[in-house]
Amino acid sequence: MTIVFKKAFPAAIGIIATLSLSNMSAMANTLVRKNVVDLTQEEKSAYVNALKTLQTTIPDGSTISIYDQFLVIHVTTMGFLRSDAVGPATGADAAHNNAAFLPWHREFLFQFEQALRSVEPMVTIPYWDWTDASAIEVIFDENFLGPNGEGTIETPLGRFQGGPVVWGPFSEAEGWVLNPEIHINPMTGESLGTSLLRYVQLPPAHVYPLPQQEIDQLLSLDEYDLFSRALEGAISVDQQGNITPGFFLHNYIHGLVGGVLVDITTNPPTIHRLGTMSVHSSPYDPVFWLHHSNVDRLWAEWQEDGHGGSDFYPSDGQPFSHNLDDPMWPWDGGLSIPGNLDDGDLLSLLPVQALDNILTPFDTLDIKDYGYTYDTFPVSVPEPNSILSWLTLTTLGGIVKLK
Ligand SMILES: [Cu+2]
Repeated sequence: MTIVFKKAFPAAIGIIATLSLSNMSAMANTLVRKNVVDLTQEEKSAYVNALKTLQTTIPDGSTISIYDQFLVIHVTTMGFLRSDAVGPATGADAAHNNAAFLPWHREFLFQFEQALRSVEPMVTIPYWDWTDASAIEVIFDENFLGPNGEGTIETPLGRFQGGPVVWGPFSEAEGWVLNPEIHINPMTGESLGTSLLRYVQLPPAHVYPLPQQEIDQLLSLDEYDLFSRALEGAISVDQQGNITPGFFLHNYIHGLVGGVLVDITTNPPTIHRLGTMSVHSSPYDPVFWLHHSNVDRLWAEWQEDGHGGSDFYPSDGQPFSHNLDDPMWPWDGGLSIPGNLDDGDLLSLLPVQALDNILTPFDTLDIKDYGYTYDTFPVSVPEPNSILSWLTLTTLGGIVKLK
């Protein structure tokens, strides 16, 4: 951009840059994450192309692709529940079931979005509004993320469809071949194979869309701890403040795509996780990113609605790596090391993190610091405060086609 600019106004660059650099960069660099139902076919194709490129690009010094590196990070967050984990983060999943669920995934998504944009510079991660009845067809369409899995499954509730995705852009036939060492059920260590597995709307997790009232109720909560647990979906909180444990919102949608079976003959009921979205390898289903973009959007909206900043995040009382100023693995400078989840060597596949790249929940609290927003937020177009900066903005807009 600067080069174009210099060519256009070689003499004026110094003055203009001083006056309007912050405005310019605020406008030019704010990435807008859009509702998936509003994507053009071109935008969908760019997202799919970026995913597939990351899945086949092996960076220097690695034996697995960039996409698989993101997978290994997500899967091994669970390795801190193993007895061979080392360091203060031992004892709790580094990214789930506790307060840093939201901060950790905000950072993870942003890093993934940056990787996508290295392939397709205009891509942002769209979001899946779970209350939008049409979104499910838009997403699981042959022109976007492909269909449900094939096959039938016999359950106590009847016979239903589900299994490996055998056609469409995320089938093995079209190159979406998963690494069976990484595509695992970390609860059991057992591999889920090389195909993406989907059991879309398999009962009991078949009800879609989610009622808007559930989202409104979530957004009305005032304590971070309740809000986070309710959004992740381990509990639901009613208007009287009664807490019901269960399988809601984020967790529910994981099950809606990946399929879960609930065995009520045991006490407590046993949950069997069937497909890719139901286990820690869930980012292998490209819908993962859309799903988590929506989780992040709801958190951002709650923050925007009077719950922003560190007053609305626990500074203590959480397992290590989940409190406000704790470094979050894997951005912890090597402080903690997860345990192994299978008999393979998953840990050796983890990408090396820069030792000085330390990140805490505090660092993630404001999406403005990241430079992205959602299309549900009010658009903030910088106010031109002088004729000179007005000229700069409009001229630049003409040259680089700012939208
Ligand atoms: Cu996760």
